Amino acid sequence: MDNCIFCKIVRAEAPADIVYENEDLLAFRDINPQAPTHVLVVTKKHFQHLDELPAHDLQLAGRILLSIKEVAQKLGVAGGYKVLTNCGEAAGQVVPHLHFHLLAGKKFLP
Ligand code: DGP
Repeated sequence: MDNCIFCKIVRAEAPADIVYENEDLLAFRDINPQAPTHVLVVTKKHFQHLDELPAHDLQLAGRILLSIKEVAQKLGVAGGYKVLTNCGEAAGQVVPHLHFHLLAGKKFLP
């Protein structure tokens, strides 16, 4: 998507503090962190939100879930973290590109 900020980060056309990458996903620090560790795990392919993830591609869904775990391990927070995705504007989604917030630390959003 030409004007999608997360697509631009994926294409390295916009800067980001990248902490993890694999064939499906890129993870980078949130520009406005709500916790001591606040990373966004973003699909490289543009989906608007979780509802657009294709139901037939269970392998992709599984790889995303397991990759989030790997990101937590890489960040050293595997012992305690929270994963959240906002699905749609009504849920507070601001960037319409599928992403998962990985939050960890003593104080983070409920
Ligand atoms: P959401 O409400 O789930 O769509 O959250 C979007 C998050 O993305 C929000 O916490 C701020 C973050 N964000 C927005 N634009 C940028 C950006 O250009 N770079 C980075 N690193 N984070 C961004």
